[in-house]
Amino acid sequence: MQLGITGLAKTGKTTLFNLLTSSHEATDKFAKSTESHVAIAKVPDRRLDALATLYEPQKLTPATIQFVDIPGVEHRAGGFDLNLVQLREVDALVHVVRAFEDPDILHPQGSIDTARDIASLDLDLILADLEIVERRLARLEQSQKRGLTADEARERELLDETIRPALEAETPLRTMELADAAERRLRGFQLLSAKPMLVVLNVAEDELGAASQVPSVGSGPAREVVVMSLPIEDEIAQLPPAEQRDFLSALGLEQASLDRAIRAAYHLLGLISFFTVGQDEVRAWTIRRGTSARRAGAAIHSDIERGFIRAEVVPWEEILERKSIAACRDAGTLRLEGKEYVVADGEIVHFRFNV
Ligand SMILES: Nc1nc2c(ncn2[C@@H]2O[C@H](COP(=O)(O)OP(=O)(O)OP(=O)(O)O)[C@@H](O)[C@H]2O)c(=O)[nH]1
Ligand SMILES: [Mg+2]
Repeated sequence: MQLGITGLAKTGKTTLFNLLTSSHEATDKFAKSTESHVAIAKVPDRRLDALATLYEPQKLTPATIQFVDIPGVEHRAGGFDLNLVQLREVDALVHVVRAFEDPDILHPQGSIDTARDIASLDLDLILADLEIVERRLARLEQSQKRGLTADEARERELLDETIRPALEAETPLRTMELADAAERRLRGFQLLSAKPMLVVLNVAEDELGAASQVPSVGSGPAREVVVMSLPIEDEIAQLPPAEQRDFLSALGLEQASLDRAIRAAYHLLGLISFFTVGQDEVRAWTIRRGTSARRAGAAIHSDIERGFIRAEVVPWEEILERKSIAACRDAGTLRLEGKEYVVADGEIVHFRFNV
């Protein structure tokens, strides 16, 4: 699963990308970057860390997601000059919005206004989607002469009666509740305003703890907001773990915003983790929320899905409390589940299979 980092020029996209993925791509106050970068971020997970202290495994493997750093966009008359091709391919967007003042770094709009920049990107996504929908409708209109298939007729109805009016009313599609069938129908269009969005507000260092945090920017359906100060996050990342905690509490924070941002991204993608445990390896596996036990097995190996017999399931807290799977079995808290069982976030799953 991939998230695309986008936003106006010089908002801190590459700085964020480096922090998320422990990369070292060049950042610059003046030179405009033109390259994209792709790298993997480890998803921080306290549950996994707790399991590792219990098992002391040789290998600890966290879940990962991929980020793409897309070069900054300048503002043209009608809106952002988006790199649409790259944005279409990602599963979700990270919009980095500048809230920090710095006279050295030119804001393409000449002033700092986070609400304006957020609305402006949203509108550009909507207009790009509208163009695609209009084009498709025109094509279906032409096909009407030879008669539409039942499928095409349903598609036309969806686009004409639901999607186009919403876009014309400047509603991002991510905020709409659509039936599964409608979502499937739309998937092929890779519509931009339908993609979940994480807004990262890059605030000035002294505004981080402040309660005044940009009230006009709220979370909403399929949209989360994380307030960060990227230079501070960078400082935190350089510190050894014990000092990180002191530094955070001195700032009145519980958790690095960076961790929150990655977890929010994971959540926005509709992903959850289940765990496997042992002395060799404690590992998080990524599945979509709502995945059956049998399909979840495929995350590990296709043989497990093919030869699935049953899954032994126990919540992670339970193992921490009782110290082993065997103890959970004795206590009767280890459950046997069949192939249709829907795996929940944070469960330890041991698969029985036969191929
Ligand atoms: N003062 C200040 N400077 C920052 C902050 N975040 C990033 N910068 C600086 O802004 C400049 C641009 O940062 P980048 O991360 O390269 O920004 P970008 O969005 O990737 O830029 P483009 O890809 O060229 O659009 C760098 O010199 C950063 O050090 C911040 O919170 N405060
Ligand atoms: Mg950049």
